[in-house]
Amino acid sequence: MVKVNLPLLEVSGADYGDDEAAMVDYRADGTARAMAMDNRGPIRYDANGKLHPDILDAYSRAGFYVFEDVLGEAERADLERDVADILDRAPVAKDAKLDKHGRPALGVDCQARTVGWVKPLSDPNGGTDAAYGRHPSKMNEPTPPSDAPEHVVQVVLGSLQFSDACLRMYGHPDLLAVTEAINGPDFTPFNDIIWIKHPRLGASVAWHQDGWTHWENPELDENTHGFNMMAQLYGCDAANGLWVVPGSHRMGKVDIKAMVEVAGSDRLPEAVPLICAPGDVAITNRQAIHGSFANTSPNVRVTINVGSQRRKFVLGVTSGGLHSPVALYDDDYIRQRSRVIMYGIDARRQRYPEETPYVYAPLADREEQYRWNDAAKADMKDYNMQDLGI
Ligand SMILES: O=C(O)CCC(=O)C(=O)O
Repeated sequence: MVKVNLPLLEVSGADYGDDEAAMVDYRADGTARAMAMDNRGPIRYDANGKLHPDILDAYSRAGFYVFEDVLGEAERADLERDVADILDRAPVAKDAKLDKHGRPALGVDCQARTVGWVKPLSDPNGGTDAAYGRHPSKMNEPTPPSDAPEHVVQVVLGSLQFSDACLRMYGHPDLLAVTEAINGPDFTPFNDIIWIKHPRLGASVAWHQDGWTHWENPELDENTHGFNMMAQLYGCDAANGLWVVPGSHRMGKVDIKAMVEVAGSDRLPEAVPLICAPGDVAITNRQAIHGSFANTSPNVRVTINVGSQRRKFVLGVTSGGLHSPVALYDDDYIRQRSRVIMYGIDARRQRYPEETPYVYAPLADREEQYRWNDAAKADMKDYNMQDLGI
């Protein structure tokens, strides 16, 4: 049992009612199929110091990969402390301006979106036009516990401005080496989110593919819309974790509604869950069909999510509108947003002086400009107004 030091609500039990037995079977079957795949293991390099080609091949086939045992106990303790602080400072309720201690709440002085709320065990987006209509099908919504609050925090966007530990993870040399191997040395950021899937309350995220910009681009390939790195603070399983349809990142834009209709329920038979231990970091292709079910389990999932993508599909593109305003991603805009990578590298260097820091090629010649200090902290405010959503 993983020890959790977060200020979480204790509520009574929840389950899937008439669908509970089917969900139990589905989770067991999905877990067995996930564990039989060849897309998990530690971060490994070849003789030239490049990410091992077997990893790239397995990621290319599956559209996701679980890197085991990346974040050690000390780093997880730092992350946990920061996530606890974020929850402590969150608005006391949706739309509130103060936290539970009567202080101005986290994010209320930000222009960009920060703390996002959902109704317990609900599916806020499935079958709606929200987010460019990319969640075409409604998920099963179990009845929330009778003592559930009206809303719970589901996400914290622009998370790196609220947590030095998350920022340091962003600058992790092995994780950035993975990013470079997939998105090239001139990769760009995408966005950063903490996902909190509360025990017995966490809402579902309906099946979707993330990208909305390049589906009709003749140069579309399996990596066009980048990937998300999903670090698991406490691990995750079939009940509280993300599910992915292996190989679907290679299928272009998929008719998810039709898939769900054929399946006869939201239990897509091809999908498998991310099965992670504390400190594992999964990468998930943003073109893969993925989603997560309402969390009726007693276990919380905290995902520290940071995304990246290939410059070629970002530079000169006008997009956004989902995490940040629509904008033209020109060279200046991308450079400005990419400063966060440099701050992450420097913040990590200060905390882990024994590590060899990652060198981010696009800004390496201006390293001195990006020291992690009080001025940098102030500079990070609202950095996610320039998220590079595509
Ligand atoms: O973590 C989750 O439950 C959902 C994540 C997701 O859908 C995403 O990152 O696009």
